[in-house]
Amino acid sequence: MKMTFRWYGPEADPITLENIRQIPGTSGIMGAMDWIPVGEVWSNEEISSYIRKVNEAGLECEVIESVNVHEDIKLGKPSRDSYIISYCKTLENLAAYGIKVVVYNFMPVFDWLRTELFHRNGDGSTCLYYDHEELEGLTPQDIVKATLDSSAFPLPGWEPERLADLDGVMAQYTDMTPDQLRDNYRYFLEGIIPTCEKVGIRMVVHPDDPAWDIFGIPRIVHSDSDLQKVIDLVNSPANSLCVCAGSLGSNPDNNVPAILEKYGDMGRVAAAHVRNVKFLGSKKFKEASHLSSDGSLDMYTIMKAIHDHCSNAYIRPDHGRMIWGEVGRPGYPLYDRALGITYLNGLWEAIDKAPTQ
Ligand code: DNO
Ligand code: MN
Repeated sequence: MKMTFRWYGPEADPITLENIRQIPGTSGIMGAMDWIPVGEVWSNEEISSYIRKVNEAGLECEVIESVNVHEDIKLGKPSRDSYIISYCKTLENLAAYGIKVVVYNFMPVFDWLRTELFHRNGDGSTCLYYDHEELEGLTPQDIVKATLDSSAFPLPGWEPERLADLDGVMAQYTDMTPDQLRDNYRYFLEGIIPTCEKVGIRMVVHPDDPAWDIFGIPRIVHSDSDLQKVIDLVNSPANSLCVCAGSLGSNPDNNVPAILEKYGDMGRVAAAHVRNVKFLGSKKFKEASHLSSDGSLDMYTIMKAIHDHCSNAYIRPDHGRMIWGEVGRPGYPLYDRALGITYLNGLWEAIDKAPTQ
């Protein structure tokens, strides 16, 4: 296991590499370069300057999260071919600088989605929060505006350019079935996996967050059977998973440890996000601290499944709460994610040292 921390780059992240380096037991970062518009080739200059900074700070950068997939690929438009060529070029460039794993998602229109970014907890901290009933009373425009307005920082996967023509993009999905979306997904994977195999990169898909459909748009990566279908699209270790405990775990029907065990044994889990959620009702949850007793997921069992079934995975804490007066990108603070790392590393040490039965 390699413990990492998501970092948005020198300009975009208020958290510095020096901060990250001081978190005990953190080997490197999961790198994001969200300033590069979706669909553009990531240049060697851009990649090398980013990775040099990370390495000079004494940290590794072997994972990128994310290289986002252009909407035309998800929609299966004729222009997808040129976007796939660009995506392959980006992968070749990343591999040349030592990147081994690339996280991405295949969620149409929206990346992760919440109804509140600063939900106040009893102890004065704030967290990300989701209430499906509330969402159903909103239009997609309402939620996009509220989300972008309430954060002083750009949000990963929420590029304003991509959401500019929301009505137009949404309309193109109205008649699309999950199987049609999956066909477009297969086309994308068939286009990129040969390059991944050639350059030694493993693609890992991040599950839909939350783990159900929103606004009637098809979503195809949020259950065990969905994940099995993804694995079956292209049979290669380069077609693997990033198991996000909080995203899959937002739906109590998903057994996260069992998913880690199953796909871990198949050699198809190359990355994991480990975080906790607290169920508040049907399709209603808040993001708790990482501690098992604060949420509804059992972090010990999740870490044990990683330890026993996919111990080479890169992992990171996922979203954290805002605590101790920290101001920053919702979900991506320093303090609570650092606490998460310390706790997860503690669980790992205990699991590792426990006598085997
Ligand atoms: C949510 C986050 C996501 C994730 C992207 C990957 O749980 O981890 O923002 O990074 O969906 O493409
Ligand atoms: Mn995640």
